[in-house]
Amino acid sequence: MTLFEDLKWRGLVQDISDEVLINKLNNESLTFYIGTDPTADSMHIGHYSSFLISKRLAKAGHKPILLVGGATGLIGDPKPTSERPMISKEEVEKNFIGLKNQAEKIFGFEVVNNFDWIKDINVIDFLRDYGKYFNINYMLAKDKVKSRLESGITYAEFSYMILQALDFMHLYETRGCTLQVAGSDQWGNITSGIELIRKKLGKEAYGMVMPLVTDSNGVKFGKTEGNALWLDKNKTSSYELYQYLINLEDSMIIEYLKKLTFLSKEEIEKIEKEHDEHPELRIAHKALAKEVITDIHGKDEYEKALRISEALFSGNVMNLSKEEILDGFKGVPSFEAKAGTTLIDALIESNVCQSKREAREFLKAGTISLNGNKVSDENLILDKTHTLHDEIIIIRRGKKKYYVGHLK
Ligand code: 545
Repeated sequence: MTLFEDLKWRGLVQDISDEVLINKLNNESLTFYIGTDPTADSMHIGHYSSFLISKRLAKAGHKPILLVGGATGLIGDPKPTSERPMISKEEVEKNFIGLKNQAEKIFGFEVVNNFDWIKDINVIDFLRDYGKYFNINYMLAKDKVKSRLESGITYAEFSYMILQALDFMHLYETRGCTLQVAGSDQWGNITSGIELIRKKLGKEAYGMVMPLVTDSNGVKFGKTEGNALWLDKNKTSSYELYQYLINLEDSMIIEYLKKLTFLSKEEIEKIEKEHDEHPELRIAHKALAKEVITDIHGKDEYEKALRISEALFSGNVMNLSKEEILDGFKGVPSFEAKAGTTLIDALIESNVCQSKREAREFLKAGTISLNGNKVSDENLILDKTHTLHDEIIIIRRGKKKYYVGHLK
């Protein structure tokens, strides 16, 4: 399979600016770039799914440049719906550092900052050297601008496409970059750059965009209950990422394996077959979680996430480290208990049970466990010997319901 066929098969090609790009991708070594604006200090998994294209092209012998927009981040790429709030310069700088470090760590490619070449362009040169090449009618016809004509768009955001276009031209001139890749929402900005390069330099450059990854309802990939899944493990632990991936809809899982992993067609087809034979084993989900977490955070983090998941599933929580417990039980109901409290009182105070009668029933039926061991003694008095790491008590009711206590 050629590179382009592989990208097509994965569903990663929505549009290309020119058919000749196919041949170039398959047979030449191109320098290409993909950009991101420092609107946050971390990417989330949705951005990651687009940025992955850089690794695919690099593996096939093309040369990647990652751009973090220290200048464009100060202006704001127009959203189709409404004007972006202006972000302070300090915030953009802070976000820039976060994103640069993250991009270098995860992708291992060189990162450039468009602030370096945009900051010294004065307004007269800007209008003469770039403004003159942009026809307002052309700009108004761009999707993102069009969708804002009713609600309004400021001159600053309207000008954004010129900045991204001049970036492309700058990278073309200084580094021989002939291709820009991105998610499909960037099509207008990419074609602006191609136009500028054609008009000003008389040269050909190319663009390729991929569809934005969504779930079956069209909701952007990586959003759960409105929260994003961040690539920064201090914001979203590997365990949380694992849980998200392992619980993805069955109907989408093969598509995600194609788009988010480097597994080959043969490997994915094998997984698909096994998965269809035993859907309950979640073979495809497990493969996805393994690949994605290992690629983003490394093998150790993947193994940790797996260990926590298995411990929570089986109930054997006693071998988890304190950090793993805190990761795994984030968001789980927590309670405090004083040393010397009876188990029964603790069960009620922690809301595990609603009454003494209920607590006794549960204990008798063997549905309560303490740090992974079934307990039935209603007179048990809690002390340090019942804790993990000297303070934590994990109560499990039934198979799924967990409560985390701190013994004081
Ligand atoms: C700026 C200057 C350039 C080239 C590109 C840019 C950035 C581009 C843009 N990209 C998006 C983005 O999102 C914010 C990330 C916060 C951490 O706005 N104008 O910066 C997204 N991009 C990845 C994909 C995208 C795009 O980072 O391309 O399509 C989403 O997946 O929306 O010279």
